Amino acid sequence: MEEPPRPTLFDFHGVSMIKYFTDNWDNLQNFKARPDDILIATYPKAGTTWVSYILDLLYFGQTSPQHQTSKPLHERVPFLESIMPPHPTGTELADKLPTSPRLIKTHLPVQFVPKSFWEQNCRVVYVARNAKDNAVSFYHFDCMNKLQPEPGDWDSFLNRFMEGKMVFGSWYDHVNGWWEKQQTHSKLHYMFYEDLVEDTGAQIDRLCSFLGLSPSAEEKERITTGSQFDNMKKDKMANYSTFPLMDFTVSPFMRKGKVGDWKNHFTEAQSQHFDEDYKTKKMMKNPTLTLRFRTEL
Ligand code: PPS
Repeated sequence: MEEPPRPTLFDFHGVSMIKYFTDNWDNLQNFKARPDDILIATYPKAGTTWVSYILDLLYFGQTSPQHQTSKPLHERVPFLESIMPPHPTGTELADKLPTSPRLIKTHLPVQFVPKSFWEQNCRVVYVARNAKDNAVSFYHFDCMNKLQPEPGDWDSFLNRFMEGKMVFGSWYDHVNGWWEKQQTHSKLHYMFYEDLVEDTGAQIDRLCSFLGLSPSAEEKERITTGSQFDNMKKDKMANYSTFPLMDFTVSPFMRKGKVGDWKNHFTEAQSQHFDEDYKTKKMMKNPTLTLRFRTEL
């Protein structure tokens, strides 16, 4: 099959987007969420796959273990806004999902989420990652994924990250918008990638108490171990090796899985410029959020 040209970014209601996430807009906005749906929301490259994997194991690891070995994670946890013909759209996949609850992934900024999720009072798990590592991971992803815009060189990419000219818009607005949503939607569990790396078991405990789940100690241990980076990297159903438009010779999807890898990419000058710019962002007005981000452990 001939490769499609790389998509270009355009302004969509004030957010940079590409057609693969806007072309199904009416169906997306009219999506009918169910009260037990669980929405996994993140800015791209913040830990979506990891948390999806954990939730899938928590809910279905015991009842349908054959799913984990036969169905790619991106089919078990549909990507709601995606429309990449000839593949089924995210809304079609979600509509057909036989599971209860349905686990659904999104990268949408909070203001774009279909209103039925709020009307049905669905549980939402949001994962945030520190901006520097998030930018590095996003850069490598854009280099290897032909469905993303051309990344350009690292320096220009980083400048665009600071300007919010990324697919799904500004990291700063995304993490802040979802943080503020907790004020009006109490069923929102806001997590941090760094906390998950530091103590996966403790974060799984917190997730379980949010979800009202009580796995046995052995089951919890199995999930904590099974979802560690090296194990997930080997799992063909989770590591995206079945996805043709990702070029793993450029970079694997499961790349490093570390906190602080930004130090291997940012020059001293880039880091200083980034930190100065960070202080000027609106999200900095929210110290309860900004203090939670850690760029090293
Ligand atoms: S996507 O494409 O937006 O859905 O990507 P996403 O899954 O959000 O983020 C991918 C990054 O998460 C890392 N990852 C993990 N880190 C630690 N442990 C586990 N188990 C794990 N699973 C995924 C993945 O390696 C990407 O980060 P980088 O820094 O690029 O390695």
